[in-house]
Amino acid sequence: MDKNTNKILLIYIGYSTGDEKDSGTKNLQLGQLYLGTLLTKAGYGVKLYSDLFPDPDDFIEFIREGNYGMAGFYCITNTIYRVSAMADTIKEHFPSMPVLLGGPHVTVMDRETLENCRADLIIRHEGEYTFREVAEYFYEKKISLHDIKGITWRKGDEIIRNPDREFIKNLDELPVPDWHMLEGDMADFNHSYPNIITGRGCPFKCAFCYESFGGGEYRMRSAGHVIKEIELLVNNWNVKYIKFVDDIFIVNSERMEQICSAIKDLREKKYPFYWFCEARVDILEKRLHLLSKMREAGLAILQIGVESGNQDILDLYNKKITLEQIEKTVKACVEADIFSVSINVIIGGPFETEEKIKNTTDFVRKLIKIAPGRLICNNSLLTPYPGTLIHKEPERFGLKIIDPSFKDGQTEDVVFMESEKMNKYDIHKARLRFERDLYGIMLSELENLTAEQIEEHFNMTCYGIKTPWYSILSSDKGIKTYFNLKDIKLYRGYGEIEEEKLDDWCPQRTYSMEYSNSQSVLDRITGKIKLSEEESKFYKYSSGKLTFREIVNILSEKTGEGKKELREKMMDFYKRMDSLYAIIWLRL
Ligand code: B12
Ligand code: SF4
Repeated sequence: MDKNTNKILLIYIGYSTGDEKDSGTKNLQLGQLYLGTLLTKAGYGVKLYSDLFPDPDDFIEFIREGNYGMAGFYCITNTIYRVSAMADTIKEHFPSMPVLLGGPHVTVMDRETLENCRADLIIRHEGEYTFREVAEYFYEKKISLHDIKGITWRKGDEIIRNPDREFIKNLDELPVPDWHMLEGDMADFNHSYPNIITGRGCPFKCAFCYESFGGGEYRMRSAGHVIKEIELLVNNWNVKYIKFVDDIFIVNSERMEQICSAIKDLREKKYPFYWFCEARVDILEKRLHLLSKMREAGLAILQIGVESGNQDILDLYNKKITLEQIEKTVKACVEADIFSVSINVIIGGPFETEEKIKNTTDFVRKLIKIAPGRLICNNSLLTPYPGTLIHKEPERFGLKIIDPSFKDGQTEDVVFMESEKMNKYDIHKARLRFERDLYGIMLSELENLTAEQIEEHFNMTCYGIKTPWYSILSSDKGIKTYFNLKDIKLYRGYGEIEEEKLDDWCPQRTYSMEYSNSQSVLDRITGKIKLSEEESKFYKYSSGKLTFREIVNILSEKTGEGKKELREKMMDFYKRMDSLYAIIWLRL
């Protein structure tokens, strides 16, 4: 095998239910970019391949044409079935091609995976240096497989598990991921966003999280190393939004300040772009001063781990945070004017009952009231990923695993665990109820959103950021029209025009004329509003074609009413309509 002619093929097959089809971001697996960058530097030809829906026949043809030397798949629990099938197909057509697997699932389930598919070798945990040695073995026979730490491999009928490899202490040793390696759709940052990871590992031991098993101590890249990657992306692609995906990104204040100040500079010198990051509330609580710096540097969404509205459940998860800490950090985010705070709650958790789910709903309601228009809440079903404490000892959490082999699960849309009080149907129903309640809570808070906040939700869509608040707001015809038009220079809100100049502006309705007898109705998402007969006339003439003066003249002629009185009455009406985003003003 030749290092250049017979390239290493790194494959990412997502598990898709179809809803991510348009989102290229899910097509790149960052670990593979790290591997590809290091292997290229070591002189190997590397091709990154990513597809949510690969056709097995086309895929085999693709491998044949590429004359690849070896193939490697990234693997999480959701993708293990597809990856195993693809690995078997490759071995069937190219029996001598080494097929490798890596990633969280096979790091834990190494033996089981090799027993159930024909792949040759698994790299456990971090892959860079291990992969380089494995490549040296297959391409140059420089090293014996027995001497490579961190692999589980097949020797005849035997499966051999070599000792673990130490985690990479200094991540700056690794080359900055070379985003130029991405081809085609993978590098289309007009429709997707890049993920950056600034550190690895996690010192916490949350019972449901794979990181508690696999990641080792938290190790950070230096600010300079991270900034090089940000600059690479901003200078070469028109990235509008970047996601920092490590959980404890903000842990080192000094590094955070350096990163924020570099991003701020870059935004000023190049163009504005926004970013997302995650934080644990206990870490954030001690570094609240960072929030305003992060906001100034373009932080759009801050994700914090919440998981439950029950302190006993948080304790069982070993989250080491309190409900008070969560509230405090959400309040601080509001004070720092963070555009959006994203939380996740888990349904079907330890000793789950209807009451506990209700407590979680109430807690989420409380947080939304603290941060209306900002707080977004995702939910997931508790999934017992291999390697986690919940997977090892479900009974300790009052839970029973229903489908240990994940055969009927689809990215968490199936209940994997039952509690003593709730079977899978109860949990499923409770989840739907939670989602309905959440929608109701958000709807009831809509009136507390400021116009600036709503405008920001609409503006953020230009950066590919569409929050659930945006989804609700934009499903209201009037609000959507109002803020879409407001983005155009010719249009203004009522309060933005000097009163004496109003006569020369044309009011334009944003809701369709909908009648109930002779009265018109504003069909708002929060409920229909019926206008009086007189108001309906005002609304009808507010078509964006006549100036305020012309409308007053027409109506005064028709009704015989004095122009001054009419004008005042109409101004009150327009003020009210503006507060409902039902009329916007146009200068012809
Ligand atoms: C970013 C991220 C996402 C992103 C992007 C995913 C993507 N395409 O990469 C999004 C938000 C889309 C996502 C979605 C999901 N994710 Co996710 N995600 C992560 C996260 C936070 C970072 C991944 C990453 O980039 N790591 C950095 C790189 C450097 O590390 P790495 O990926 O592990 O790669 C190294 C090794 O694994 C190895 N390696 C990697 N590939 C290969 C290939 C070969 C051949 C070899 C030999 C070695 C090797 O070498 C690499 C370099 O050292 C991880 C947690 C984590 N820290 O890894 C969770 C994680 C991978 N996600 C997880 C889960 C569960 C999900 C979801 C199912 C969540 C959900 N409820 O929907 C979905 C599934 C998506 C899908 N379509 O299948 C779990 C997986 C657990 C498991 N056993 O399956 C993790 C581990 C989180 C956790 N702590 O539990 N995720
Ligand atoms: S949930 Fe976050 S803090 Fe907890 S173990 Fe996982 S990565 Fe670490």
